Amino acid sequence: MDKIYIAIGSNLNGPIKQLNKAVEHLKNHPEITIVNVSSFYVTKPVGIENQPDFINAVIEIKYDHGAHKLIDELLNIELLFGRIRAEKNGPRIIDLDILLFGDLEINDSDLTIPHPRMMERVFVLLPLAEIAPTIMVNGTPIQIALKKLKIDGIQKVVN
Ligand code: PH2
Ligand code: MG
Ligand code: MG
Repeated sequence: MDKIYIAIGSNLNGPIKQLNKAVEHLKNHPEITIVNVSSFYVTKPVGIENQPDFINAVIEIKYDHGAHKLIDELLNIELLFGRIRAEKNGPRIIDLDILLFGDLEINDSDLTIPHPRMMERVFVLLPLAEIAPTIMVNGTPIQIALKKLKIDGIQKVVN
């Protein structure tokens, strides 16, 4: 069974509430099974710095219907949450990205797996390492990938 990892992020309209709502939504989806959810992390915005801090997490799911159908489902959830695509890397109510879909590699115009920027992003690798500490990403053990990054601008949400 493919191990599928989804990155989730929000920095608008009560980001923690949005992440909880998105997790609930995935839980209630008839074709998606949640296997694991990382802690939530407060993270400094990357790309465009002048925007609110993000809440980020990573979720492991089971899904039997292929990566293209999954990304359609995730984009649908984003729309349902009222996401409006304005500027690239800009503020968003919810962002759901496929990071890994087993060992699958996809390079289409509309979908790239593994996620093309995940190796540079502490806000992805740290929560991923929490729930998948021995996983290989693009042929590199995640712990080695993490060591190459400066771990700053990220803090676990304490509840
Ligand atoms: N997502 C982006 C761009 N920048 N920064 C943080 N901290 N968290 C994100 O989820 C994020 C970002 C584009 O998807
Ligand atoms: Mg996205
Ligand atoms: Mg994204």
